[in-house]
Amino acid sequence: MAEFQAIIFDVDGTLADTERDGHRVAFNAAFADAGLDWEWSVPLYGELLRVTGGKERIREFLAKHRPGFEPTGPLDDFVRDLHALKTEHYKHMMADGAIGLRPGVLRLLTEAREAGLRLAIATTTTPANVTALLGAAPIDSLEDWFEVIGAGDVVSAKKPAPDIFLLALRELGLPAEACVAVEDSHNGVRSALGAGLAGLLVTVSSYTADEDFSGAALVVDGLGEPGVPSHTLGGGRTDELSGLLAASDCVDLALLRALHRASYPPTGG
Ligand code: XBP
Ligand code: MG
Repeated sequence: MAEFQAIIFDVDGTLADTERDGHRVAFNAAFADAGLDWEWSVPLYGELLRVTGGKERIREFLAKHRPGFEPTGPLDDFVRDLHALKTEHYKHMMADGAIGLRPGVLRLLTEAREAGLRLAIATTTTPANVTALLGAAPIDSLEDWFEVIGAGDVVSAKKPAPDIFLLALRELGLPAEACVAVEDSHNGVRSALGAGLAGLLVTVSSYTADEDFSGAALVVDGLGEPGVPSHTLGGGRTDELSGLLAASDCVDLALLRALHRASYPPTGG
């Protein structure tokens, strides 16, 4: 198996821990703007996260928690407009620096870029949210580092369906075996594995630590930085790969190359 050529990153929870203090807060601000007395608490939002996509999450909330709610106009328009308000709040929060990239993200992206690896994104969130997050990073034009950005409604089936990772692979023009994927959630793991991405690293985020990551190659508590090591957690094919971090201290290209090799062992013959 040749060395991998591209890394496909999830965004929410992976590049930045955006759900609790970003998306959730933006939803609540949009509800207030719209004159709704809804408040998504931290635990309630954790439950709602089982459904990916903000519009889909609003519909889930209505079905489970406000079954009698009737908007003045068509439901589709109501959800679309409420979600658009939420996106405006989220973009402003990111521009104001409310949430930064997780430790190790810029280090790993820089190392990958310098090594000539190709970078891609496969996310459920709205494209404008990706632009806002990356635009606030302390590196000019970070968004341009990503050759492919697959985001939001560009696919009809969001995670855990494999569509967004399949789209990223198609646009990269690479087979899954030539890539490594980085995710933070159960739904993301199902999506990446469904696209054939066995070289899959999970970096757990504030809502996902207790989720099921079966099938992922390695589960860690973060990418880490030199001197601020990351740790292997259970849940991936950890027995096979647990020694990897010992050598690297944090998630770097050497570790991802080893993870990739271990995910596609030679078939022999
Ligand atoms: C996680 C999500 C997203 C965001 C909300 O996406 O489920 O839906 O919570 O984004 P990721 P929108 O795959 O990046 O982890 O409100 O823009 O849909
Ligand atoms: Mg995620």
